[in-house]
Amino acid sequence: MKDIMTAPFMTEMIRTTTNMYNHGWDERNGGNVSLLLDQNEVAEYLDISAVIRDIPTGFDAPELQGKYFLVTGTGKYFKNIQYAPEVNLGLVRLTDRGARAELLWGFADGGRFTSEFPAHMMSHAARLSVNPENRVVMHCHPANLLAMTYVHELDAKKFTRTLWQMCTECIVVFPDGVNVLPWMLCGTNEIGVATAEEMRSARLVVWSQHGIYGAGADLDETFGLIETAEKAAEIYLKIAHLPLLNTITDSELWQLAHHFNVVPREGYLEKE
Ligand code: 2HA
Ligand code: ZN
Repeated sequence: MKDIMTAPFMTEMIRTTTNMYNHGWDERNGGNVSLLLDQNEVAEYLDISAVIRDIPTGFDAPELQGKYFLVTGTGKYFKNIQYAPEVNLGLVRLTDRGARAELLWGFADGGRFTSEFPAHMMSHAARLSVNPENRVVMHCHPANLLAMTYVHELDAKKFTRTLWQMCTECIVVFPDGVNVLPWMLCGTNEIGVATAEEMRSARLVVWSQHGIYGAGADLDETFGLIETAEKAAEIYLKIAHLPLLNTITDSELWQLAHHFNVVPREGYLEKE
């Protein structure tokens, strides 16, 4: 059996969560990440029949039966993950139609997965139904996106168009746009269901006055998705109070879409 600390999924998770902390996206215990793993990948590093303990999840997700996730722990600080991964992360297998998680590694101080586990798992199921390559769900509290939800309309089309107009690359990175949920109580199955519903049509879902969810095929891609939206929100906050003299027009956004071979969210740009 190989040492799990040498597994690419482990080193990438540690590097990414450290990077998120260093970007200021995950103050205190803010944020959570879950990474879907293949059974074969896990079996290289762990005896998959050795269950440490059972943790109830409180939801039903039959699509995720038997699936393995590396996930951040509840109440844990991203800044500490690199120093004590075995305490701050856990590797679980969902069983009983998703109602229970079998702990195979980690949460060494008796901890459990993030309070946002329902939103993560339901989002994985939603993304997998539209993209079988999806592996990552990432949540964090980037300051500019969060600030934007106080001063910008929360309509998904308007919010997306504003972000697309802030940096040339945005429409290429997230042509599916950004969906936006109103303020809701976090850590509940209700916000999990609502987030997953929004995840069917976009890989970014803003939680107003709270943060953002991103999904993608790997940690780098998902980090980059949030990073790009956050940069656009930063530009917006720098210019929103100034007279607007220039923008990226819809015709220019179409040029980008054609040149980079992406399909902008239907109905979000004026017809060509
Ligand atoms: O505490 O970010 O949404 C972790 C969170 C909850
Ligand atoms: Zn949060």
